[in-house]
Amino acid sequence: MQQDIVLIKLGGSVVTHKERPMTINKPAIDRIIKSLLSVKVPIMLVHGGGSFGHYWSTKYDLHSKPERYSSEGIAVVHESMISLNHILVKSMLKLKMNPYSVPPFSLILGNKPFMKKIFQLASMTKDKIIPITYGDIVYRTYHKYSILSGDELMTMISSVLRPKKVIFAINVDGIYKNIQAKDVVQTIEDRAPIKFSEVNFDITGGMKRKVREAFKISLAGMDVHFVNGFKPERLLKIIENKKTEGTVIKGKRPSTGNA
Ligand code: IP8
Repeated sequence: MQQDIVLIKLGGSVVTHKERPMTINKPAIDRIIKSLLSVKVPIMLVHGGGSFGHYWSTKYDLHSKPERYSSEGIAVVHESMISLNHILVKSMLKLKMNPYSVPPFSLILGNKPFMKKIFQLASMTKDKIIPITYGDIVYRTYHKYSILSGDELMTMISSVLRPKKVIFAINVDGIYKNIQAKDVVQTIEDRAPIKFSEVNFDITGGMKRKVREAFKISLAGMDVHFVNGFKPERLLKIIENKKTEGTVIKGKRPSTGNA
């Protein structure tokens, strides 16, 4: 059943300066968080690693493939994500938005979403709480760990809750048809127009991963929006069903069988 929830991923390149290790983008965080104050429907947040998690994952050679990684690396990456998360939580607390930080490890069982816990997050939104989780290094099975990206968490949460809106706030205006001309694709109905070779890479796959996860969500019937996180007024327009700049990947509608 569809939940009356807006699920938003705050990209790591919005909340941090991705090229400067362990540096937050405080004005961007405060602006986007403040804009959410006016949202009347329940919200759930996920954020990426940016120059916190990605920086340390690269240093310690931690990846999204389940492996036996350095224990020190696991601890350091996890701590860096907790500190980034804490900054976001504090920014929300200051505005009395009732954030509740949830480590992603508690939302999975091995490689699968822990449905009961994810449903509980939805219940919490009814108490005017905003659950906020994040990409992180997580235990999988048999002493193997892997980076669980915030993008994958978006897919997991969406598959369980079917939120009314699924939004990725990124550091550009949308998905580009032509990266040089900065020509944004407004609507994607199928995956054909995307050329992954043109996008940047990070530990969990950057834009490529985001688009891949967005397609998974859209295949389950939900529209997925990409919007510039530095322009929160656009994000608000999406929530209010108003036209704005950005890309929407249309959810696959069930076939009517009349073809
Ligand atoms: O930025 C990755 O999350 P993402 C988190 O959503 C870490 O891919 C720990 C690198």
